[in-house]
Amino acid sequence: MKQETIDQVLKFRDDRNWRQFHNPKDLAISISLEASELLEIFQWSAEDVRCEDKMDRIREELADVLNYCILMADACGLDLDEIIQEKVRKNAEKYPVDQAFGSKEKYTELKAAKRKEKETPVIRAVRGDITKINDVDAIVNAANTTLLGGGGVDGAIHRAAGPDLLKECRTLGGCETGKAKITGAYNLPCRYVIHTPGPIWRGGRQGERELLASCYRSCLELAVENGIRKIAFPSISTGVYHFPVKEAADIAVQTARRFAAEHPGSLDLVEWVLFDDHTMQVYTEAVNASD
Ligand code: AR6
Repeated sequence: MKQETIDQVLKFRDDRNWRQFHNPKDLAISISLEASELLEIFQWSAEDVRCEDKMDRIREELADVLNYCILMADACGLDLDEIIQEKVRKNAEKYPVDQAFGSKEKYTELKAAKRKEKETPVIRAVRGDITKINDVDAIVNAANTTLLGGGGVDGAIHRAAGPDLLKECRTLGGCETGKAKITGAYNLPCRYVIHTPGPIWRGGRQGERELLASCYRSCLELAVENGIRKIAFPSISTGVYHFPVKEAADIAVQTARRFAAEHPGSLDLVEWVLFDDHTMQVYTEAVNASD
């Protein structure tokens, strides 16, 4: 950017005493508004629109965008040439020439893949104690239908959350198998606990698989309703309730993937926090298989 141009823009601002209005946040808003005017010229279309007849408007709107960029750089004490050069260097590392996509089809594919990446959550299995997980909004409790606590992960969650969790659970009137209810997380390092009673395995002919899938769906529905974007599950039903781990893992991962596909952009992270090596291995395989 020529210094002369920058000086002109800044002089225009200072002559009118407009510096006071030009804080970085307001400038960021102006840049995006002007950029959307630019897009408006193409009717928000990603198609290849011939634009010779629109050059006047393009010049006007692009100048507005750049004007605000100069003001923003000034407000943040940044040198536009320097930050652009730095970005080009970074992009050159990210997209080496010999690996860059050359055709328009490939470029469109790359953009679509990026969009999809944003819309679908990370789905993964990690080893650990779910009561210690601190990078999610909610953890799920493999509860029983009374919702009044028990052994296994349920006991661990109540111990770590403290007695106020039980107090809140007492007000909920229990929960049916396959459904879910939400409470605060109290002393746990997350915002919510979602409680779901999984099915007791009785040989597989009593709707156990459907009920387990319903547990995952109910929890994820509650998550989305409550603005929860990151959620951690234990391996529901595979402890005291004896659901076979391999089948449980497949149902868990497939249900979560299906839900995520039906609710694009709603979740950032769905993870299973697994206590023992065997369960960890089985869930890792399930996650990798359906990737
Ligand atoms: N973090 C992560 N996973 C854990 C933890 C923990 N802190 N503790 C145990 N697990 P279970 P279920 C694992 O029996 O089969 C309760 O009494 C455990 O190794 O907790 O759904 C309830 O009140 C296993 O892999 O849940 C119900 O009555 C998984 O969590 C009943 O148990 C689930 O084991 C529910 O049985």
